[in-house]
Amino acid sequence: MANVVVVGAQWGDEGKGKIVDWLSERADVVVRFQGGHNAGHTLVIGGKTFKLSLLPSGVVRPDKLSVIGNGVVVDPWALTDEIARLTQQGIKITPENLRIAENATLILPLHRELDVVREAAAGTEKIGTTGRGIGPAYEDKVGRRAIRLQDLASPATLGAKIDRALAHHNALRRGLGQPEVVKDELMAELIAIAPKVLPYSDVSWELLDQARRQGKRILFEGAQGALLDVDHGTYPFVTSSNTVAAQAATGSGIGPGHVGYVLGIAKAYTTRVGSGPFPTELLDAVGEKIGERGREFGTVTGRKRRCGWFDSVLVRQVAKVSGIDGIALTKLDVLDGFETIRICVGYKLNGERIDRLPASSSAQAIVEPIYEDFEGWSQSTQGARRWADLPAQAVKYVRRVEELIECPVTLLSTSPERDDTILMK
Ligand code: 2SA
Ligand code: MG
Repeated sequence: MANVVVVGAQWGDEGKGKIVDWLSERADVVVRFQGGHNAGHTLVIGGKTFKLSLLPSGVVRPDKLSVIGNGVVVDPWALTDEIARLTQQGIKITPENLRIAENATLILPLHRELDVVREAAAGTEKIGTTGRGIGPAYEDKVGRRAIRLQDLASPATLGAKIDRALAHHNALRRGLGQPEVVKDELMAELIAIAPKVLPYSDVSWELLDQARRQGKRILFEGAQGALLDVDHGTYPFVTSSNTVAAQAATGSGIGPGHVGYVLGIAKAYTTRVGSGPFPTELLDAVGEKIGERGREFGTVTGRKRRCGWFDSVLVRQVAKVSGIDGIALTKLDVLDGFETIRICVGYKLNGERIDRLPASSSAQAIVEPIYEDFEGWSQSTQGARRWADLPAQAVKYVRRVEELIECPVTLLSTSPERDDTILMK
C-alpha cells in the first residue's frame, strides 16, 4: 500500500522519528495530524542529529512536501523558532516544502501560562504535561473560541475572535489570581507574527486530495502514543488529542480509506514520562539500567523517563484500538546482556486475572502485572541488520511478543542509525 500512518503504540518516545525518517525516504508527502510542539523526534542522519518538535520529519529531506494538518495545535512563535534553528543546521524550509492547514488551531501565550499555572496548582494530581499549552489550546478548539491560522489574515475580524477567547480566559485568570490579558497587546503580538507564518497557510485537505490523485505516497506521522490518547489512553493522564491512527484522517482531512497501512511503533520494553499508571514500571536497579542503556530522557523537556518491562496487554489493546497492521519493535539492543527478560502477559486485579487495561484510573493504578520470564542473551544485537544475525533467545523473545500482541512485528530496529533496521516481512 502506498500510504502509511505511523503511530506510537505505548506512551510516546517509541522511536518513531527513526522509523518515520526511514519511511519518509520513499514518501512524497509527510503529514502531522495531531499534537503540537509537545512532540519530539530525534533524527540521526549521516551522524548529524536533528531534533524536531512541531515540524514533520519530511523537512530534513529535499523534495518532500511537509504538511501540518488541521488536527495539530500550532504555536506560531515555537514554529518560527524551530524553522530558524533548522535553517542554521543547513535545512531549507520554505512555503515550497512546508504547508500548514489554514484551519489549524493556534497555541497562544495564554495557553502556555494556563498549562503551567494549573500544573503548579495541581500538586500530587499533576498530569506532568510538557507545559507547552497543548491542553488549553485543544480546550479552546472544542470550546469554539480558538484563534485559527487563517484568522491572522483578517485583522478586521481578529478583534472579535480575541474578544471571545478573552471573555473566557480573563474570567479564568481572575479566578486563578493571574493578571488579565490585554486585548490590544495580544492583537499586536498576533499581527507581528502573522507575516512569518501566513506564507505557509494552505488547504490541507485539498493538498492531500491532489497528492493522492497524482499517485503520490503520503506518510502520516503520529506523535506521542496511543496510551496518551484522550479517549483510549490512561485518562486523565493523557494528552489532549487523539493519538490513534484514525486521527490521521480527521486531523488532515482525508478519508479513512486513504490512510493506508497502519504501522505501530513499540519499544522492546516500556517507558513513560509524566504521571499516571504504569503497571510494569521498575523502581529498582533494573529500571535504572534500562533507562541508562536506552538513554531515556525526553527530547522536548529533557525529563527522565520511567522504565519497565514490555507490557503485551497494553500493546495488544492498542493494536486493536488503533487498527495496527504491523509493529516496528525498537531498541531491542537495550535488552542485550540482561540475564532474565520479562514480558507482562496479563494483570491481576482484586485477585482476578484480566487481559486488558481497565478504563478506571483507580483500577489502572493497582493492577499487578503477571510476567513470563525469558532467558536473556549476552551477544550484542546493536546494529544487527539481518534476522539471522540475532541470537536465538532474541528471536524467541520477538516471536513471543508477536504472539502475545496478536500482531506481526514487521520491522526491528537495533540502533538509532537509519540503516540498522531489519525488515521482517
Ligand atoms: P501535554 O503537554 O498536555 O501533551 O502532556 C500530557 C501528557 O502527555 C505526555 N506527553 C508525552 N509523553 C511522551 N513523549 C512526548 N513527546 C515526545 C518527546 C514525543 C513523541 O520525545 O518528548 O514521541 O512524539 C509527550 N508529549 C506529551 C506528557 O508527559 C503528559 O503525561
Ligand atoms: Mg520522542
